[in-house]
This record gives sequence, C-alpha cells and structure tokens, in this order.
Amino acid sequence: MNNADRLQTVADRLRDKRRVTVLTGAGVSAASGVPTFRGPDGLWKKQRPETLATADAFRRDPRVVWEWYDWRRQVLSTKVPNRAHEVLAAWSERFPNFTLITQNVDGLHERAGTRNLIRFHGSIWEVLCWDRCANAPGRWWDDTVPFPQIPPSCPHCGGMLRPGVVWFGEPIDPDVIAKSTDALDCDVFFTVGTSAQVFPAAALAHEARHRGAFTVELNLESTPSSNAVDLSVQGPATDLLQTLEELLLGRP
Ligand code: BV8
Repeated sequence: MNNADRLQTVADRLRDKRRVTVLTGAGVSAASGVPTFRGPDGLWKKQRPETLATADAFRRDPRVVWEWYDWRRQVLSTKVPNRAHEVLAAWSERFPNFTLITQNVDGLHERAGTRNLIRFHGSIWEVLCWDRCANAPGRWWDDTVPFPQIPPSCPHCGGMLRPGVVWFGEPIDPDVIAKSTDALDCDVFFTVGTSAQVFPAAALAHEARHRGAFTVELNLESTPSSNAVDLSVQGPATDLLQTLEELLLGRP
C-alpha cells in the first residue's frame, strides 16, 4: 500500500469519529526549526541525556544544566508553530472528544491554540523552586529570555529555580498519567514525530491498541512502534497531516 492509500484509509477511519487522541514528539516541531533529540543533528548527539536531563546532573552542576535550557529557550523564542501544529489545533476544535498528549516541552502546540493539551514531560517555559519553598506556587510560567542570572533565583526564597520539565528518572505527574490513560479509550490514536524510545510515553500506543483504538504512526522513519500499530505512514508530519486534512475536508 502506498502513502496515498494509507492516508485514505486513515481519513476513512477518522471521518465522523468522536474520540481522537494524538501523541506527539520532537518530529512535529522539526519543521519549525526546533532541534530533535535523536536525529542526525539531534540534541543528544552533542550532549548525553544523563549529563543534562536528570536531577543528579542538576544537583552536580546547576549552571551547566541551566545554560543548556537557557540556550534552548532562546532558540525556541525565535520559532513559530508549523502546519503540523496548526492541523492538530484544528482537529482539537473539530473532534468532539480530542486529546493531544505531547512529549514536547517547547510550547508550540499551545501557541497554535490546541485545546485539551496534556504536557507529558512538562514545559521548558515553566519553572519551580528547586527547594519547593513554602511561599512559592507549585510551578509557574516564566518566559524570561535570556535569564539575566544563571542559575535563576526563586523570587520567593532566593534559592535556585529549576526548569519545569520531567527529567530522566523522575516520575510523570500522576494526574497527567491519569488523564492520558483515560484518553487511550478512543476511536483513533495517532503517534506523530516520536522515536518511541522514551517511556512511559512510548507505551501509550500499545495500550491504546489494546483498548481497541485504530492506531496510526506518522513519522519520518520507522520506530519500535511501527510494527505495533495498525498503520504506519512515513513522511514529514507537516505533509502527512496536511494531506489528511485535505482528505477530511473533501478538498482535491
Ligand atoms: C520515569 C526532558 C520512573 C525534557 C525528557 C520503562 C518504563 C518507565 C521508565 C523507563 C522504562 N525504560 C526506561 C525508563 C527510564 C526512562 C527512559 O524511557 N529512558 C529511555 C531513554 C530508555 N524514562 C524516564 O526516566 C521517565 N521517568 O519513567 O520515571 C519513576 C517512577 C517512579 C518514581 C521515580 C521514577 C521520564 C522520561 C522523560 C525524560 N525527559 N526530556 C527536555 O529537556 O526536553 S525525554 C526527551 O525525549 C524529550 O522530552 C522528548 O520528548 C522525549 C522523546 O523524544 P522524541 O520526542 O521522540 O524525539 P526524538 O528526537 O527521539 O525523535 C524524533 C522523531 O521524529 C524521530 O523518530 C524522527 O525520525 C522523527 N522526525 C524528525 N523530523 C520529522 C520527524 N517525523 C515527522 N516529521 C518530521 N519532519
């Protein structure tokens, strides 16, 4: 089956459905110029995850970790949502029961106006007090770019702030897990632009299929999920989602 037939099959499955859930990864933001993690020019090619994206790394050297996040925030502040974000935002308005679970921390789904978004790994635009001081809220939005001081200080206690993301070895927020699990009871589940290597996010497609969803992977290359979903379509997320949107809207 070629891509055109595969996408026609997906569109036929999607049409008139009510419950649609989408999991996204860094590949959805690639067309916006946001570096992915494991691609040829990926972020993890230059650094090792355990040296930057763990609480131990932060404990050891908060300055190095914050320099990486402050640099990523500066890069992201110049990027805008792409057509993949826009189509998914349109679907979030159109399908009666739509959930978008994103592993991305870049804030681009939010800026595209996506409804019912679940941030599985938190947000690079949120911060929290490293000491969880009593006067500070759990977490809050801070889009200062660049931070005048690295590491940035907690305005409530003068201690250090940490990025509002989930690091390796840290648990996913239980409320996020609960909402994401509920969303797996759906008619169609998409996994888009993710290498399906980070857990527990990578297990969501398998669980959705187990619960009876028609599962679809849209990705530039095959992944460990490719043989576990009902239909895998390879190509750029912007092109595949644009074609699906045209098929759904009945445009030639
Ligand atoms: C936890 C921080 C437990 C934020 C990130 C089994 C079960 C549970 C845990 C584990 C397990 N096995 C191993 C673990 C541990 C670990 C893990 O999964 N390790 C992996 C590496 C094996 N998981 C954890 O530690 C998680 N925590 O389980 O805690 C626990 C329980 C109780 C108490 C204590 C602990 C936490 C995981 C979160 C880690 N944080 N980042 C940040 O700085 O960004 S992960 C990081 O990878 C990013 O957040 C990103 O979201 C995530 C996934 O990457 P992708 O989005 O998939 O990006 P990638 O570059 O890999 O792939 C891009 C894809 O797009 C490619 O396939 C490419 O082909 C494609 N593409 C490129 N361009 C395009 C495209 N596709 C379409 N169009 C294009 N144009």
